[in-house]
Amino acid sequence: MSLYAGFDCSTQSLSVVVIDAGRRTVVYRDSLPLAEPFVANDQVVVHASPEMWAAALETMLGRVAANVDGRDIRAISGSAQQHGSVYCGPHPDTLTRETSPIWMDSSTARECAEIETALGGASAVALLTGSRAFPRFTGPQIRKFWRDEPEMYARTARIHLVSSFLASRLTGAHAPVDHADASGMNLMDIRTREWSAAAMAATAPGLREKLPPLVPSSTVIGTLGARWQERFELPPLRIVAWSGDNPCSMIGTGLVHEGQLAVSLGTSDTIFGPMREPRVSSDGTGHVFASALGEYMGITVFRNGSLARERVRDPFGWTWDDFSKALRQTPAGNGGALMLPWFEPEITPPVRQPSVVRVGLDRATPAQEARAIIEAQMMTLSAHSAWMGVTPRAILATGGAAANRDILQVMADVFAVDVHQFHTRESAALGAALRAWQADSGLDWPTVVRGFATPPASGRLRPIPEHVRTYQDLQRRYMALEASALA
Ligand code: ADP
Ligand code: XUL
Repeated sequence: MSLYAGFDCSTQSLSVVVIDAGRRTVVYRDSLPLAEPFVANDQVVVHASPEMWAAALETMLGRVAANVDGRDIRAISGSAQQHGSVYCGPHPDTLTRETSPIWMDSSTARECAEIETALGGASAVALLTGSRAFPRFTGPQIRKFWRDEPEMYARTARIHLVSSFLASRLTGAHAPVDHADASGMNLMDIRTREWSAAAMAATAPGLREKLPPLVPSSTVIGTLGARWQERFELPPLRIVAWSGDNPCSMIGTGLVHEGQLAVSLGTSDTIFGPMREPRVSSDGTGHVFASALGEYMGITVFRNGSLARERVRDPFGWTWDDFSKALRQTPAGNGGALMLPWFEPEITPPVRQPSVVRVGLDRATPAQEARAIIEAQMMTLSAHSAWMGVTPRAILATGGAAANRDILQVMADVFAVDVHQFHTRESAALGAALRAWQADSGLDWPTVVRGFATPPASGRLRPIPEHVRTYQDLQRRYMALEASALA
């Protein structure tokens, strides 16, 4: 038997999927919630504990060893929330900074402006690194650390992403960063896939020695460290480079050709798909990442995803079933009411301070509030992914909220295409397991994803023509409202 394990350290949980490559089936899946996934004092500075991630990984490795025959596991890979940076000493077991700024941190507007100025403007940064400078991206975060805590910066021997940090803990030595996750740093030249000397110079002094080497996502980077082999009676399994959760989800949802699109409704909402060429967005909203497939991927990210949906649901004391019922009880278009759902600072479009705008919702019922946020989220997903220039034939939906068919119906109606409900939540962990298999076997991607990533026919939602027409009009009004709110 050839088993492959994929871990996913996402924002709120740590999951694992173990696949049997020969039988093309999942043989083990498990998930544990992170006790304190992040600390956000003011919604602007948002940090998490690297040791919490490492402890969760250790627990999960133990569960895998207890539930499958470790001698059958050929390789392990992983997925992690993107952009977060971990500051280490000479060995990955020692940290020089107790906490990591994570992707929800938006405290580096000043550093973004400085980096963009040094590199010739936002468009120049986007052309070089695939994205203009974004507050959550690792380069601006490193610059802030260097400015705020120069001594601790000087003492830092290696700066990891969450993905490469956890890979390091598995091998017991500093791991490289894969091209896909490195694309979320504003530090890698997106075309040559090397650290950019200009970007490093614009970020912080002495950075080159602190950054890990870069490798293709399909690189076998080492074997499981002796400590874990002894502790869990595991063989010296191959460890494949870890990557970011969105690049892994793209593999896990089986997207291997340009023109395919997936939406992940997790803590963040994201929309992404493969790209052959690095066509950056001219309006500065989206990102081009290197893809684990070897080419590129386009992606747009929204911070007000699941936590914003919970902000609407929780005050009513509702379950998700109640929330779904509310969506079914209200008409598409919500009688013309609109909401700009910025409960937290927003990434797309950039909104620095939380500000929820309501139009026609003064005397709204709870059900109308629920519909307003879902319609807003689907319209913003649709409008801000147009830069990718993709007219999809269908959309694959994944992430925690993809369990909700009533949310997905609004998605189908707004995008005017079929939506396929994927095995919810686990696409990133599955993608990591598939990457482990592909790296170990050298098989081509369509062969690797076939069968694993086919959503069940029962999970298909078709657009309702009348609703599609309603949203064509509403979306124009939504974008006009957004433009005036931003102005
Ligand atoms: P992440 O991987 O970013 O940590 P997940 O993809 O696991 O997050 O999604 C977790 C979120 O899924 C929860 O915060 C919750 O709001 C949401 N969720 C779970 N079930 C449902 C449901 N039935 N309807 C809507 N949202 C849901
Ligand atoms: C991607 C992003 C988030 C995180 C957490 O750019 O910021 O999607 O990867 O999932």
